[in-house]
Amino acid sequence: GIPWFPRKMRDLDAFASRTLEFGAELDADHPGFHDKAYRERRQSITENAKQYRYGQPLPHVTYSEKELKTWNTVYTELTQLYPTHACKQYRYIFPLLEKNCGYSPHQIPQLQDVSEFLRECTGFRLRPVMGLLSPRDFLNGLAFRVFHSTQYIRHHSKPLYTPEPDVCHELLGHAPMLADPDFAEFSHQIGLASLGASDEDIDRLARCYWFSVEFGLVKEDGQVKAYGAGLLSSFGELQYALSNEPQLLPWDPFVASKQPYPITQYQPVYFVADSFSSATDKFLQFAETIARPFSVWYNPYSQTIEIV
Ligand code: H2B
Ligand code: FE
Repeated sequence: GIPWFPRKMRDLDAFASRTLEFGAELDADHPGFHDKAYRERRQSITENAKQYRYGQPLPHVTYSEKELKTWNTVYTELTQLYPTHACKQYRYIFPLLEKNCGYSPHQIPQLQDVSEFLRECTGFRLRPVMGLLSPRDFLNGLAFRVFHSTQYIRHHSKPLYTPEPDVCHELLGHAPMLADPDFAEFSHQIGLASLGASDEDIDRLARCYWFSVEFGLVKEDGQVKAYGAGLLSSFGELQYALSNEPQLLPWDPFVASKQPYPITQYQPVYFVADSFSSATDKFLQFAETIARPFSVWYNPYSQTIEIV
């Protein structure tokens, strides 16, 4: 049969307690594993995400001095690279986030403020999540223009490293791009393609997502710039991706969907899009090869998936 999928935005409430590995508990090799205070802090932030339901305001977090110091380190390092390494959409949006959402080296923005800003730009919104969702659940959220976001910060002992998404990755990597209409459309289409897809097709879509939304590059005036969140939130990999070390291939979802990838090292291969609208066109050709006995579209007025 066809795997279950959410039909209305409220159905995403079902994902709240379905996180993989690092939800509330940390693995033994996590930098925060031996830090009791850090684990308790994580627990209280993830508990709020677990309790969150559709329609509620997003949890407000008052970050500690220690957490702010970690953010400050990450922010200060990354913002040095954005002028030369980030794509023009990112460079355009970042100052707007500083002006409207409290982005600054001295403050961690609140998910609520960022979510409201994104809704005005592209209709995307944030939803708090305990940790990693399954690829299927995570991609299904995108079909509603909902981006699941963690709210805790990485451990202070390793400010430039995190084995999992954290608020630095979400707010510096993902959120700015979700304010761009063409990028938002691209992300939305990956989400729609995932609804009711087979497990094999979810694997193919997850690889497309990985090589675009997470690690994508884009051409800009004869140069190559970064738009993937995994790059825009990593001081080391952002420089590496634009050095001449890795292999660059033109964005092709038929190829990307079969490309294996490491998760704990820098990527050996990156895909370069011509633009977000051409990346979407290519993705839609690929999405036609996903066998489904129906087609779907999103009704933004009722926030429901219509099946035809
Ligand atoms: N869950 C969360 N919380 N954030 C992500 O960025 C994320 C996820 N990415 N689950 C997904 C998996 C991605 O790696 C793809 C779709 O597999
Ligand atoms: Fe991510």
